[in-house]
Amino acid sequence: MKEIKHFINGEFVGSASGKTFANINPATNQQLGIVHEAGKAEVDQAVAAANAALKGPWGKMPVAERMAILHKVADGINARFDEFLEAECLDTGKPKSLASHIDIPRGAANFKVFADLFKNVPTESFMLDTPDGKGALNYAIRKPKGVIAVISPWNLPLLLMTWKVGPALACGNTVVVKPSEETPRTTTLLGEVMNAAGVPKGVYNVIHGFGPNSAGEFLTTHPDINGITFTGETRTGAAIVKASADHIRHVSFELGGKNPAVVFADCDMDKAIEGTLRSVFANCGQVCLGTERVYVERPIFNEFLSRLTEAAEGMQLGAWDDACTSMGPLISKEHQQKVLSYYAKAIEEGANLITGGGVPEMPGALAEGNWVQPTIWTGLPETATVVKEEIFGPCCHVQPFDSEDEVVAWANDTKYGLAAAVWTENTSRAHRVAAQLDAGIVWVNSWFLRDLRTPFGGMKHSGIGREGGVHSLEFYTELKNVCVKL
Ligand code: NAD
Ligand code: 6OD
Repeated sequence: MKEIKHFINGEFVGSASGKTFANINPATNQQLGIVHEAGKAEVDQAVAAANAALKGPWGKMPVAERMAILHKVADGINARFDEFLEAECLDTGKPKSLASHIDIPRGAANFKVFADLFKNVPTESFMLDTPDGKGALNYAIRKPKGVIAVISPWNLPLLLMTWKVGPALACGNTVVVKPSEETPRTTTLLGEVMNAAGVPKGVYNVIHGFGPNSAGEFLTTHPDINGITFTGETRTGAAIVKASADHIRHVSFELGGKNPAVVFADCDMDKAIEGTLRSVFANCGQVCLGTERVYVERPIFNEFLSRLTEAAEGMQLGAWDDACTSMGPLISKEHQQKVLSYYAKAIEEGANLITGGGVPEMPGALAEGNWVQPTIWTGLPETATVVKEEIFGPCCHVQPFDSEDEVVAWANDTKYGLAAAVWTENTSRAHRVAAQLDAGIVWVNSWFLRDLRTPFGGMKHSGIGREGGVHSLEFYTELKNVCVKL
């Protein structure tokens, strides 16, 4: 049984309290290992190590050397690709076909892209006239923000954690990471890669545990951290703001979504089906950017629905290492119960069940896993629970619409504002509708096509701030002005 420890000051350490929790395979619910749970003592040690590293070699290192080390981290992940792949798939149950294309390559890219990007971003300068006629020169410089607390979720563990750690380190910060209790493996494995790449001790620290009254809360309420970057549920974001309010520091929050896809009659149907199939069902629907509301223009509604249904019914549920598997399980029994409760609610509220709606029969050990069927409903009003609340499962409601104004109003009628997809071959319409949708990112004729130079984040209850490109630089650095009287 694997023992998963904290990674503090360059070393793997257990908890002083001896407290541990189980590492579970969601595909079978078999226990794979034990994870040490951090108490206040381990969190203090990790934050102290991160502060010391900031004042020590990392803080003093020439930028070119720091960036070269981050390239080595990326190369180190790629060199151990299969280990990262297995670790991620065991923790999440996701198929290797998905993790080998998205999770692991992006985990590596997050270090290279931000190291390359930040080298060449200028700051501003101004000449100021002064009464004595000699003037003053103002210029801005960037300093690392300090110790960054990174709190990450379980759905894309390595990708979403390194999406924060990559830019944080590129800017010269140090980090203490608290991965989700469900998915501790890849974050821990990265500690080995950090050491091999020559990252100084204390720059990258990992503590394991839960949220309230555990590692998450101890970290976000710690007085010696300088910023919190969090990805997870909206209500957890609210709890973190409340609990850490006394310490006044910047937060960057990527939260929940209830994302629409808008499919116009002039779309390329093949592209729209392929894209919507991915946006609804990829990662068993556990992608914050995923579609849970599909709006289809009435003339193509029946054809679209029948093709999406056929494609959903063709999804292969199975083990992560089976090349035929296109969908894994949900992350936990608790999450399975939550998704199934929404499946029941949809029927109670009068949905037409087009496909799915229950638990599939799975063979052998998989029968004990957290499986649910890919599910499609129609016929609900826009006020229905499954049309309003984030489910985070492989399901969607498909609704016909008759006009652009109507569909824009429906798409925006949500407390969230993370992502949207628009399917149309009419370029003017694409731009017009994209501009009107209240979402941090609008994909036109695509989904989850990422350019790491662009702003990423959510409006309304979907987040606070933007990361990506220079926007990450804004969050992970303090900009200061130097005014020189000439
Ligand atoms: P979660 O909020 O339950 O947990 C996220 C992390 O926060 C975990 O590490 C957890 O241990 C920690 N945590 C929980 N309570 C805490 C507390 N009180 N103090 C400090 N830390 C605490 O989220 P999840 O279930 O892991 O992930 C699914 C959710 O995340 C969905 O709502 C999804 O939409 C959202 N998400 C958003 C994005 C985005 O980019 N906007 C990306 C991925 C996931
Ligand atoms: O691609 C990214 O950078 C990103 N933050 C994706 C978020 C996915 C949510 O599940």
